Amino acid sequence: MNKLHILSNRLPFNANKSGDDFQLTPSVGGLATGMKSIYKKYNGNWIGWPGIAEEDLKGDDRHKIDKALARENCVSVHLTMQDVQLFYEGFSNNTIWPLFHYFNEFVEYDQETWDAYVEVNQKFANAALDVLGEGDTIWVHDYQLLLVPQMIKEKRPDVTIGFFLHIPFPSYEVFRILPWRNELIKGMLGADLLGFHTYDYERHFFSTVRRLLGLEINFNKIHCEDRIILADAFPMGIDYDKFMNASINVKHKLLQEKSELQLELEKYFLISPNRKLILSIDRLDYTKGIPNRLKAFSIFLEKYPEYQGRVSLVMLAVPSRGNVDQYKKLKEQVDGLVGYINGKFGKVNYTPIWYFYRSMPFENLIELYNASDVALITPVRDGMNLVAKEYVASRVNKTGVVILSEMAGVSKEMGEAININPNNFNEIADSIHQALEMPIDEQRSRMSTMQERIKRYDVFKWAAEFVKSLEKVEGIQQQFNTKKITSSIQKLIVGDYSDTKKRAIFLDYDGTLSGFKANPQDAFPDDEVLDIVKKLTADDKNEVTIISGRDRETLEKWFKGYDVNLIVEHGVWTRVRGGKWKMLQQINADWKENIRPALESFVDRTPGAFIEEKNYSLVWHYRKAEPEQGVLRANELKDELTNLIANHNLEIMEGNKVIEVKSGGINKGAAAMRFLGNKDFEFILAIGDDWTDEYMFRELPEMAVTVKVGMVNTAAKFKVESVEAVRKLLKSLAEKR
Ligand code: GDG
Repeated sequence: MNKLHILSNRLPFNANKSGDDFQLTPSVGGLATGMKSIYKKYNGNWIGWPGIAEEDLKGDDRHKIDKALARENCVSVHLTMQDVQLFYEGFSNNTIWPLFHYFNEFVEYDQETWDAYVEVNQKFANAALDVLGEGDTIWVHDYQLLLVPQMIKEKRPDVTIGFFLHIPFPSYEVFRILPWRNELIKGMLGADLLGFHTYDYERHFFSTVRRLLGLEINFNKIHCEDRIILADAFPMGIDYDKFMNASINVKHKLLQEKSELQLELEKYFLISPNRKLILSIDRLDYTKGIPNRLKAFSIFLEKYPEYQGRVSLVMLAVPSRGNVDQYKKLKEQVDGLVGYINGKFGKVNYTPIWYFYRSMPFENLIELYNASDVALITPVRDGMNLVAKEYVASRVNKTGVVILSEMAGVSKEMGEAININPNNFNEIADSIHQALEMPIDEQRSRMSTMQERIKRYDVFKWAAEFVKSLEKVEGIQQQFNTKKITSSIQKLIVGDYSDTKKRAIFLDYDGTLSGFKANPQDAFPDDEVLDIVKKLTADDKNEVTIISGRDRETLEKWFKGYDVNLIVEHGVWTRVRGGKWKMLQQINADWKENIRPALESFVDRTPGAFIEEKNYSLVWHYRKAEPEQGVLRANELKDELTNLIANHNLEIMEGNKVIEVKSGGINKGAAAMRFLGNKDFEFILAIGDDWTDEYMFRELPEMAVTVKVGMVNTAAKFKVESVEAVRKLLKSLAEKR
């Protein structure tokens, strides 16, 4: 790998004016820590916004910031206040954030913020394009920059692009609500590797890609026109050693070194060693389930009164997005609940909730992790939740219990926590009781298992695994591209063609000469196809054959007056240049009556599916069915048909969104070979897109130029990515005489 660059909304430093110059203060948080280790190692740049709006930059401030950042290998994207307001606070935080966290009622649909999102994504993409060298790799982060991968890919297809989403990817039913859903999903698909925290987000993404764009997905590979795109789950980790070591330090501090918070915490336990502390830390965000937590804590105190006076909840709520209405309302609600609970259960020497509405230095955070017996983490939706991992990493003596919402991505990795539904207040109240009563041995056993796991898959491992997959995807793409017809290969093919005088050209129709339509009858040849066929057939050195699974009537009608040979129904019938139809071998179709009921029952159960009847085959089409159900039913149908056709001379063929049952022994390979007979062709070209064409690719003589449409595994010698590419190739042949 050449250089690896990082692109995120914010840089890992905040630029602050200090006198005449700018000082950089490192930003904390998982992303900054994990990425720092990576981008320096690979010699790359970190591109992002330094946190100061352009309007606040006077004179040559911009130059000064850029210079200071350049010393840290950072490159700034300068944003105006309006950019920040419309792109960040607007579309990112008022549209994508609530929607992806299933808060549909908070989602704003605003054309102006969308326009700004597109414009600012382009600013980020341009900044990246200025930096990217030949063969470099870039890792783009998070929901603010969903369009950037495509914007970069369009200009620089040689660059490998990774994208990681730090928040959940919602179910298709939620994602589809967005008016700009296609743009966003296509933006993401500019990447070569897409990473999510959990498999659930990954599968929601796959189902969205399948349903919105109809792309094929094989295991975790998306077949996108000319590229393979990989998606995978990479659960983000933390800098485990940093938390553990900081925590050990807290324990060894001398009295005079201790912080005010630490002294207060020690005093709390000094009054009675029986006292317990429960901790929660989050940004004050409606996704974090803070009101639910408070209500559940209140129920707990009510239900288990013996704990009143000896259990307090320390709640650190970090101010966040304070200008947004929803956040203001949440703040009021939380303030109210805290006041209510403290008023109801508080005593002169007992405060049920210690509420901090601010951020704290890292040292204080560690002290809180250290002193608390229970971590109460109750988000209603959370991409991962690093606080849960940080609490575990800070538990030096391996005691402590985590109560964890099953709606947080991290719950997938923490089976040893007490998992709760954040909307079930009674369950949370009981789980607080269970946590407080948990025997020390059990706490240690659960905690050590979680520690081992979180230590092993830390943030460095996470980043390294992602980068490893980025390297792997390059290999996979190269493998799929090895057979791709490049312009130099095309030149060779055209050269061979023009050097020869007796040529056979076999062209499949659907998916090869013409794209698919929901209704097969609508896929008639357009002017471009007819023109290509006309030009190719005008050359008397050519024998052009349309070789298709379609029926006689359709192709005869579509190519009436054209000097082509037709092989139809996969080779049952042949018609040489306007002559009479001939059946290549005697076959019967009596079997249809036995097979049709099975297909009909699958039509009844699969909305959108239908049966096409040909003379010697029955075809079950599912292109118009809901994609996932279609695939599911197709598999079931294949299974059922396999049993039904046993002991009959029948074959099941799987085409593009079709399952076809036909009389055995007939296929395009045999038909093409029979057509060639012992005529000495000097040049043979065969192009096709699906399974049925593979017979041709395998059986034609070694010298044949066989071409698969689609970047998938094939027996053909070459591949092209699309119908357009087929037409381009054929046009370049037609021009030669
Ligand atoms: C997003 C996703 C996903 C908090 N208060 C203070 C402070 N923090 C630090 C914590 C932790 C980080 O902030 C919060 O991370 P989370 O993961 O809990 O949540 P989000 O900010 O919502 O992050 C989330 C994450 O991205 C990573 O992909 O896990 O699901 O929403 O590191 O320690 N740090 C300091 N003082 C504080 O007062 N110093």
